[in-house]
Amino acid sequence: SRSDRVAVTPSVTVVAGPRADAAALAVVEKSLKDAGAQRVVRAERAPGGGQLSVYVDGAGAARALAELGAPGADELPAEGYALAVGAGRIALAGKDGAGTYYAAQSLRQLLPHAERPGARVPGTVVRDWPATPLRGVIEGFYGTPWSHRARLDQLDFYGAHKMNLYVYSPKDDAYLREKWRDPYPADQLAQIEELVDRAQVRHVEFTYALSPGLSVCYSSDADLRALTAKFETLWDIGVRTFAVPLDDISYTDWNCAADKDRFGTGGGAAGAAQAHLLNRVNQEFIARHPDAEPLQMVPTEYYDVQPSPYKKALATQLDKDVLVEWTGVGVIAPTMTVAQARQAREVFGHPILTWDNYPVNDYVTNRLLLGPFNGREKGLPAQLAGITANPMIQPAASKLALYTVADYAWNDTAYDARTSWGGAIEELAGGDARTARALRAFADAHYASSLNPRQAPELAAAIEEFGKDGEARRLDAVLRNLQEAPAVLRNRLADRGFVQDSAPWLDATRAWGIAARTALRLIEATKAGDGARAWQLRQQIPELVRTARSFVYVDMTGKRIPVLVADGVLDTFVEDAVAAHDRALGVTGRPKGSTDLSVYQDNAVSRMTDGDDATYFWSGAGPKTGSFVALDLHAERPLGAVTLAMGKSGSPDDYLRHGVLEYSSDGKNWQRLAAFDGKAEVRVEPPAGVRARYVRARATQAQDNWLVVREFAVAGAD
Ligand code: LTM
Repeated sequence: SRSDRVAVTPSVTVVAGPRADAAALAVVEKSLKDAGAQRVVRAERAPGGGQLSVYVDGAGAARALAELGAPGADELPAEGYALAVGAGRIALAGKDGAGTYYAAQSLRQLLPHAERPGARVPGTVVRDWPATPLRGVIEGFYGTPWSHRARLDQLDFYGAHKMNLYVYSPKDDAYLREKWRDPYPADQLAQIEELVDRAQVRHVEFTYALSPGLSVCYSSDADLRALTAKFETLWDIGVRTFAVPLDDISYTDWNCAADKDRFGTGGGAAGAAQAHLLNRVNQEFIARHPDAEPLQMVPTEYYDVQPSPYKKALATQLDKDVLVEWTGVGVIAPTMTVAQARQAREVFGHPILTWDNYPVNDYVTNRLLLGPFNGREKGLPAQLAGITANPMIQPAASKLALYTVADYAWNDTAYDARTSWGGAIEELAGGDARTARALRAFADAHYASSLNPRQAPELAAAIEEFGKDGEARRLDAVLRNLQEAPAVLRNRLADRGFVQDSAPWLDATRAWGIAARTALRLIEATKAGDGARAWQLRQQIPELVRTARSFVYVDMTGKRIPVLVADGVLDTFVEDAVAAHDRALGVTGRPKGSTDLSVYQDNAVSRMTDGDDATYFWSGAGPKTGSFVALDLHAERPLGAVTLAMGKSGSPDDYLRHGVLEYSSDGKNWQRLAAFDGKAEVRVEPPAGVRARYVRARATQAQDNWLVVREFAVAGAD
């Protein structure tokens, strides 16, 4: 690096080489304007006179780089670049077009975001190149495919982060799997063309991945023609990279008599059959299109390095130039090592492109995975043809993790997961400190995954600290920041997609923040011996927790999935606070449920008191007059609001049609609290001063419908 700084003058001249990458020039010019330049003009030579000059490629850049002490980019690997800032000028040059584009991206990061001219750029000398040739994202998850708009936005993001590959492979796009033989409707093809065009100007290779495995006959000429005909339509709109994923199919569902006759059955036969088809695609399509990039494939055994007949067949029979994708050891690999990558290369006998299942969340749709790329050994990229990451169903929210994937794939040696994660937050927050603080708290609360086993590390540390020093104010400030983070993000985050993607998690975060702060106050009131205040807070908590657990992600089938926030940290903190209070009161545990009704299958009566609305007690017969479900609160206490949530989706009529709620101190003498008729959801607020140990719901008429009780609860008693 250099010690001098360069000022962005009101007028800046860009001196471009004759073959300078147009997209790189556009990035340079926009970045200069964002940095405060009012006029950016192109000229053959620099005017001098104190004006900033920026040299992009060509003889001018080579000279300026040499003068600034930076050798040019000619000796660098593909996509490498040189960039220097100093002595009143900026110079950048790429080994190739992508290299120049990446130099421009690095310059963009260096330049200040200033309103006025005069901002200064630190003196810099950089020579930089990627650790692995292919770096990118495979849209390869199950669930709602990304929207067209989101994909365009992603391509912009990849270019800005030096990622050069996007694989179009959403599992739930029928034209890629179930209807793989069908041609695209014109409007859909036009959208793909727009993606291909955008990818091209961002130096991203748009890869079209067709997955015929659900119904293909590997030996069929007709199927080969169907596959290559579909590829041809994509070729015609500019696609140059193709893939054939054969993951998530089973050898036992392989139902093609001609294949069986030719290859037999089982793994070895499947490998041979796949190699046969792919070699034909490779030879009859890829090889006949001279500009096509090497074919990619996902094997059916993509998740380990164990030798097998299937892998042996691929290793020995598949054309050597086909790239094989591999998820590491495990579908979601917690770690990936250099040794494993070497084994993968050996056992598959082909160059390996990782299909890294992070931050994909299709198998945990109740979670956002906002932690960094982690557990990948340094040195891994050098063993690979490249790295692709399978992202979340939520495109914009995936950017935090993808930023870190890009960092790792570009320079694994310098990569530090936490530092990169911090950088991702800063970038997404756009330099606004308040947004960054909110985003960090939110991302911390959605940190855990197989790659990042510790949930909410910063919040957990704050809670642990409180456990040691009892400084409630400090913990309250942390919880308050978390509670307020959703509103800050909703008001200030520029990436509206992120806000949209995260909506139920934002709602739940706020609600958990409120519940946790109430629990903190409960701890303080209990400590201070203020029983009345503690009891008041204690009664609020079950409802606050119910609210926090009520927010749902609705998947593409309409299923409503309650979302998780800092699970194992916030819920535990609240439960511990409640338990400590209850112990101080001599009360132990949740209310105990009982009934005189039989139980259907394993829907035990305990499920109506487990705090989980998705589980339930289900009787094995219709209640008779006098049948009941009851709660034992373990000790007599002031009675909070009683809720009885009956029926469930699929069985909405399984509720007590006519009944009464009653309470008792001894379980023998009962007082009526309320009657209910024709309502599946019952909630009754007892009059002040009512005390009880037992509560029950009793049928006042017999009925045919069985009884489902999702939750039976007394506020302040769970
Ligand atoms: O990982 C692969 C190769 N295939 C599928 C993905 O489509 C899916 O997104 C991930 C995560 O659930 N698991 C798979 O097995």
